[in-house]
Amino acid sequence: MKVLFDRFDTDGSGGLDEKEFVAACTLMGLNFPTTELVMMFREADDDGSGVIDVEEFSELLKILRWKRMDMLTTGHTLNNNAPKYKISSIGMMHNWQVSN
Ligand SMILES: [Ca+2]
Repeated sequence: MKVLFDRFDTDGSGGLDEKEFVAACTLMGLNFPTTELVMMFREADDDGSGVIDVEEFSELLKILRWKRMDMLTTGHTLNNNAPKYKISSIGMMHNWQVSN
């Protein structure tokens, strides 16, 4: 994950800013609307520093993959009515992945 993270950290700052995060998701085929990605980014950026570290990035990826799987299995497209998964639900998602 660190290698991947460093690749996406295009300015070598040691953190991903919004632009780098959106570009990273797009490159990985996680084609969510930019507004959705930015919203999740800001949720993950607890201290408002404008960048996320490798751990936060890795947690966000888990959520995005989970959301995409949910979209594929339910046939729902992502829109304003889509459920908003909070970072605090990560533990629950881990359980969901293990039990399914
Ligand atoms: Ca950076």
